[in-house]
Amino acid sequence: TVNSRTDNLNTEVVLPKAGITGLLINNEWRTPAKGQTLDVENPSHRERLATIGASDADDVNAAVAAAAAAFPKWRRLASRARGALLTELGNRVTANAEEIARVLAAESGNALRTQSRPEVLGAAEVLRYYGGVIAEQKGETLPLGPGLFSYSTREPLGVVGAIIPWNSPVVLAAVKIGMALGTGNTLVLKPAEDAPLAVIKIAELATGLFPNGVFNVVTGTGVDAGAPLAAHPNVAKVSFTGSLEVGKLVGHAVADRIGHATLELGGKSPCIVYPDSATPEYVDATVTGIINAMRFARQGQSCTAGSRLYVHKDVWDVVMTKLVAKVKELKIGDALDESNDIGAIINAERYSEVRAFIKEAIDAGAKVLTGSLPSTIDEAKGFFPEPVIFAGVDNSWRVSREEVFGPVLVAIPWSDEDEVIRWANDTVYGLAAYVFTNDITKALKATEQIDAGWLQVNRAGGQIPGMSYGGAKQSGIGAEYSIEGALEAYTSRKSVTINV
Ligand code: TXE
Repeated sequence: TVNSRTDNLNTEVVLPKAGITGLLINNEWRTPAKGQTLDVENPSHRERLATIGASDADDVNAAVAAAAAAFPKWRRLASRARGALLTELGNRVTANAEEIARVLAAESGNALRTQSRPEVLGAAEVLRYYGGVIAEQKGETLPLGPGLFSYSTREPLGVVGAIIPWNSPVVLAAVKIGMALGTGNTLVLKPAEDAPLAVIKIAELATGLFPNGVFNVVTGTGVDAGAPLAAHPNVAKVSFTGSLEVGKLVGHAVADRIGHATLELGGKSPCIVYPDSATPEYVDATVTGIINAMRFARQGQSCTAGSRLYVHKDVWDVVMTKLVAKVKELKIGDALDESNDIGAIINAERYSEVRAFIKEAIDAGAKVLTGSLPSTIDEAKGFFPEPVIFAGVDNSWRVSREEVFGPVLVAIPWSDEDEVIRWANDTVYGLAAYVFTNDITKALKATEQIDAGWLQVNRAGGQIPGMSYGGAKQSGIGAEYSIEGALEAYTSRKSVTINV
């Protein structure tokens, strides 16, 4: 149900002050050299929230130069000392979590209670995790017999350029900051143009904490700020999270100079429900799991969204009846309203694209189990599409194949185990997968045979610090959230062999 706007709702947010200028370079907040700006909107109200600096290639050059100048000293610091600063930043984020979460809810449309607040608290945990674990940046020794001794070290790469999207900007900023700075690289971070403000608030907390030039931020569009950062000859590594389309551009730009790239791209993740998970004892937990997997609470705007639901035909009726009833109970509306489960789609363009997916499927005869065609962009007061569940479709439909990045779930019945695993793998993506069964043999068969970076059985939670999270197939390259991922992706090995 769409929640009409509450009159006494507190919609106040404390915007970043210095950060409105947009660029943090050498611990100084600056405006772009040519003074360009961009507007950030609140998608719950369709109102301007703030105007910030929009960087271009000259500003990116200045930030990369600062980061390059800071690198030699920063890399020589003991990893424990770098880690201590990350821990301190994590603590500052916790202490300011509510203020950051409110800005995040206002700019991203992600509901405060279900998404924005947990995201900020999770980001602080990620920073503290890397703050501690980074002391494990160790090398290896190789005894080669009498007279020869060899050892290796893990060396930072240089300047890292990080480009992040709007759907979970705060936790993704924390992951990139923790991995890049912890391993001894310096960083230029470009937040998404649609949701840069909460990241700027974190950068305000970091101002003066790290030595000059170690941590820099350039706000701006993908074309004007992101592309020059990805293509910069002095950026040793690019860490990108976003669409497959832009990921390919970034990959090409980096390949041209034999640079390093971590790419976290899209997904079309399957969610398979086995009959034994829909018995009276388990069916409610399974239905909650399906809703969590679909990331309805983030309007479905998640790369790990379990947006293809395969339900065994024997339990189709019980699962779908309960699922539809529970989805109808979800409250949609202003992201700052604590009573809402679901907020708004990020912007007009994405809203229209989601609407087009829904319209195309309805026009082609898909059965709508819940939800409806959202109002046109001109009629919409906020970008609030109701969650839609489609039946009567199969794997060949566009809505079943492409990443909708909206609250749209396709449900397909299955009867043969091998066939449903084939359907699950029938996609260019391979990010996440969800399996609901209490049969250990079935669970292990599915987790072994589904090509995905992250499989969850009987749960559908978010990433946990310490786990290696990354995509298979065209969902990406590299793993994040773990120390192993940081060492593999943000350092290179140097070997030393000594004739004793
Ligand atoms: O992503 P973009 P958008 C996917 C999802 C969604 C689609 C569109 O499929 O429908 O992306 O979202 C910067 N060179 N995901 O348009 O465009 C841009 O400024 C360098 C999946 O927001 O990829 C932003 O900072 N950078 C996903 C970042 O790239 C460029 C999360 C992401 O923008 C650039 C979000 C360029 N040429 C969207 N163009 C996930 N896997 O979590 C843009 N950017």
